[in-house]
Parts: sequence; structure tokens; C-alpha cells
Amino acid sequence: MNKNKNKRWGMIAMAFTAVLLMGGCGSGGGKAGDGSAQPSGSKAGGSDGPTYSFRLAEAHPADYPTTKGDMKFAELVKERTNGRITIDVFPSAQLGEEKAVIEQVQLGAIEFTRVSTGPMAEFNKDFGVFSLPYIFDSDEHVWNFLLGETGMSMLDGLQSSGLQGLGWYSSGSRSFYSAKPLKSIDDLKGKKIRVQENKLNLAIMDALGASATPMAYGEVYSSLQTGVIDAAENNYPSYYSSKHYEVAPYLLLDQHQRVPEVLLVSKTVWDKLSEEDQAIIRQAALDSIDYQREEWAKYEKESEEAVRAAGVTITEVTDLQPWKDAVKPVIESYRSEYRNVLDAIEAAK
Ligand code: GTR
Repeated sequence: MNKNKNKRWGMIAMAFTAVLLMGGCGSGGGKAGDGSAQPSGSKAGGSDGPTYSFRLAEAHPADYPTTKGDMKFAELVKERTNGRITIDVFPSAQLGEEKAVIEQVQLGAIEFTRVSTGPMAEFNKDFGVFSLPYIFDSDEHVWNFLLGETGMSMLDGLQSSGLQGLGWYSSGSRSFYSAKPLKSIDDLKGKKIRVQENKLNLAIMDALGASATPMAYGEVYSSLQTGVIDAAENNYPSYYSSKHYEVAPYLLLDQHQRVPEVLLVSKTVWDKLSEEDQAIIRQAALDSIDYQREEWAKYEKESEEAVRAAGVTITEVTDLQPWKDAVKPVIESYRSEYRNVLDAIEAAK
């Protein structure tokens, strides 16, 4: 654990050095990678400047690991600006469901958000890569990629979509769950399955012989309950905290996707901030990552135990080959579009 942690920090440091080097000496008009980052914890420039009160939209409840990460981020920003910049976290989708929130953040009506990279695919094509199935082997693989050069540069790549990425958070792996018994890949055939809202998921469900029903996260519980959909898919923490396990108590651990979370700020807002404030915010986001990952690891275990204790029928998948074979055509059809990033993901193994 400790070794992994050190390794992670080493990688963050490496990635950050790369950002600094890339920024070089250009002023860049306060753009990402402008090399103006202060060392972690530095108060330089923190107290001086305009006062801001921002909002951060979060889909999950207050005790969920992403929300805890958001709060840590907000706390660090407040601390390092001596209270000049405050970010209020609004949990439980109080400011809206993810897709609507992303639109609001693009407009600058909401300043910050933490969202899944799943729905982000419809706002920035590059982000679709995270919905491709079985491209990562483990969480370690995901993080090697996210904190490497390509992963970190994808945060800045969001500028063309009116957003600025600030950091990544953990989200484990997604598996299917159903209201009716679900034991094998064949049981998915003909099922109506709720997916995150992006077009790649339609192709994946099609390849599995199921039919995709994209809808907002907040509608999934009642849709499972009333039979509008037969099944859904998510990680242990969401399966538990959303209570989907109550209405879909059959979980099949196929781990088809690892779709990370991303912390975002509106580019409209970002461009108005001084380089010093940008640097403080960027560093605070990076400094909240390890905390979020620790909270994630704890909550992932707790939520698995809780759904087991609640009597959920969990089927492990011992052979992933039939799953990988079934979805291979989807990956192949997107390979040329995502070639560079897929190569970087492969290299991060
Ligand atoms: C969760 C993710 C949420 C939301 C949800 C969903 O894992 O943390 O932000 O995207 O999945 O399936 O809609």
C-alpha cells in the first residue's frame, strides 16, 4: 500500500513536471500548462486578488468518495487563498443530472463539477475512449495511464469543449446487475439495459445482444422497479449508494468498463482567473486525488460487504474471454479513431 502510494506520488510528480516543462516559458495567457504552478501548500499570492464564491455540482451523496474528494479540493483552495476563493459542493444532483450539469458548466452558469467520463464522451470525442470495454486490466493500469503524459494532457484537451479538466478520481469497474437472475453473458440477450449516456454504449450493448436504454442516473432506481428496464450496470459504490441492489439483486461481475471520474471547471470561468489562482486551483485538485483514492478503496470494500450482507446474488466471471470476444468488434470499429490514446493505454500496462 505504502509502496503503491509512493509510486503514485512519484507519477503525479512526473506528470506535473511534464506539464511544467511543456508550459516552458510561454505566458500562455493563463492557459493550462503555463508553468505558473506554485509548490504544493504555497500561499504565495493566495490572499491577494478578487474574492470568488463558486459552486461545484456532484451527483453523489455527501458520504460518497467522489464528494469527499470534491470537499477536500474545496477545502484546499479555501485554505490556500485564505478564504478568498470558496467552492460550495452541492451533492446528490441538487444542481441537476450529469448531462445537464456539463452543459451548465460549459456556459459558466455552474463553475465546477465532478462527473463521470462516460457522459463526457458526448462533449469531447477523446473521452469516448474510457467507455471502450476491457481496455484496462486493473485500477493500477487505469492510474498509470491517467497520471501519465497522455492522461494528463486529456485534461487540457477539454478546452476545445469549453471546459478545463483539473484532475481524475477513482471509479473502479462496472458490472451488470438485474432484477431477474443474471448468471452468464447469455442472460443479457434481449434485455433492456440502462447505460450511461453516450453512443459507444449503444454499440456495446448491441454486441452483447442486449438493447441499450441511455438515461440519467437518478432515474435508474424507479426504472428498475417499474420494469422500464431489466438491468443496469455500475461499480460497487454506486450500486450500493443508489440502492439499486434493492430492486436489482443479481450482480454479475464481468467488469466490462473502467470509466474514471473527472473534476472540471468552466473554461469561461477559468479564463477570467489570474495565473496565480489557476495554479492554486490546479494544484489543489491534484492534491485531492490521493485522498479520494483512499476513500474510494475503503468505500468500495464497505459497499461490497453491505450488498453481500443484504443478500445480493453475486456471480463471479471466471473466464472473461467470451466477453472480450463479444465486444471486440466495437473496439475494432473505434480503433482508428482512438489509435494514439489506445497505444498510450497499452503502454501504461
Ligand atoms: C457512477 C458515476 C456517476 C454516474 C453514474 C451513472 O459510477 O460516479 O457520476 O455517471 O455512474 O451510471 O450514471
